[in-house]
Amino acid sequence: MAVRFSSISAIEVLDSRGRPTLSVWAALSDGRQVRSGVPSGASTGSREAVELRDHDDARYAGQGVRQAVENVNGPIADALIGRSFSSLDDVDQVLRDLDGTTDKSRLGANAIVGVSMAAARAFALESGQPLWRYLIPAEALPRLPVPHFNVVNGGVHALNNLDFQEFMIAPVGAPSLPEAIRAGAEIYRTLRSTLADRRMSTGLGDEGGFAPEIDSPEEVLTLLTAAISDAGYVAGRDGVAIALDPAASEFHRDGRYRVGGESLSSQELIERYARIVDEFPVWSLEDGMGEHDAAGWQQLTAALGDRVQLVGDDNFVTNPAVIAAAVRSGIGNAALIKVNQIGTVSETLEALSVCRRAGYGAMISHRSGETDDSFIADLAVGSGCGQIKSGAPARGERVAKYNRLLEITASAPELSFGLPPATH
Ligand code: 2PG
Ligand code: MG
Repeated sequence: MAVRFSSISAIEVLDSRGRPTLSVWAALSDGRQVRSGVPSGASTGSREAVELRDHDDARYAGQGVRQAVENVNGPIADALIGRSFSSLDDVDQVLRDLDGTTDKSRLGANAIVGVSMAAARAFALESGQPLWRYLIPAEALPRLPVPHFNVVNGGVHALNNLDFQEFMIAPVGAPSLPEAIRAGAEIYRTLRSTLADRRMSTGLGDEGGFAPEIDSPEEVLTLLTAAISDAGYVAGRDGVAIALDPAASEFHRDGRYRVGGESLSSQELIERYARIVDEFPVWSLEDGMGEHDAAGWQQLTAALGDRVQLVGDDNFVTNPAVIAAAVRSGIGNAALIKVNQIGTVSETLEALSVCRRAGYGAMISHRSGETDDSFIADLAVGSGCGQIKSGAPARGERVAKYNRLLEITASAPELSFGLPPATH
């Protein structure tokens, strides 16, 4: 199989936060077209591949992406058009060589990832397969993932005073993907009524979850656990569990963690998590410690790693070498996987393969700034990692991914659903 592009181009469009991003188009030599939309984060790890922004204050407060667009339309298109590629790896290698930096800062990770995602779609099209099937790695089986619905937003994703960024509900015990989606939507609806009854704001944060004026993470967890049972579900690993992403790098300053007005040491924060895990049905904890607190991460892993999934995001940045080093240092037991954090689809697949070989879990993730592109739904199914987070079961850019999972389910009823058997 070979792919030959007859055109590659990008335009500047808006993401879900109203900030500029890229929409990338590519045409195959027979005229068929593929497209991708580039996501963008707000709570980013310091070692993420670099998003190229124009820094022209006269446009979009400096956030324009015209230069990245020009990089797609100029050097990238020149390097790819007319050549015959036998694999996505080859396309991604050309992109990496053309950029020439380790952090993709010359052409921009936003330009590169958009082209890489479109190229993956081109290969899928050429092979006559749906994207998820094309993305299945040699050593893994596809699987429908457990959706993790972010129903309460805090941190840098909302203007409330809640320091923990994401409170997710994960129907790990649901019998099927459609039933998991239904549980998410019904609990979201119940939570809305609970907040409204208490005269709390039902306004939304960046990922579609509610952003009530609550400071205490435990208070949110109490409301959430009640909403799960009020909606008629069992709270816990047999039914609907909870996953947290405190995004602790954002409240880690001068060696202390600032949570709800308190200043905690690493050890005190770990003890707080231990109490949370004792009291609430939390099965997964992402970025429990700040990205620069490696010692805290090791202590957290030693303290809770056998009870809870501990996911590295800001510290792992979907980088295969960084994840491999973390495995060696006893940091975490799972990785968050974001395509734009590393900048190509091939390197993302490599990061997933590092996780598989190390026995680490992996959760495919959206970004807080999104488009209607549902690429990550296919990636989650193809990789067989069994977990995805794409925000609330509401807002177009979030449900695009969940709806794509429903489509895949309908088209391939033979696929198993749920966490992979190895996940605790
Ligand atoms: C995260 C992500 C996605 P952002 O921290 O996991 O939820 O947020 O895209 O802002 O980095
Ligand atoms: Mg995170």
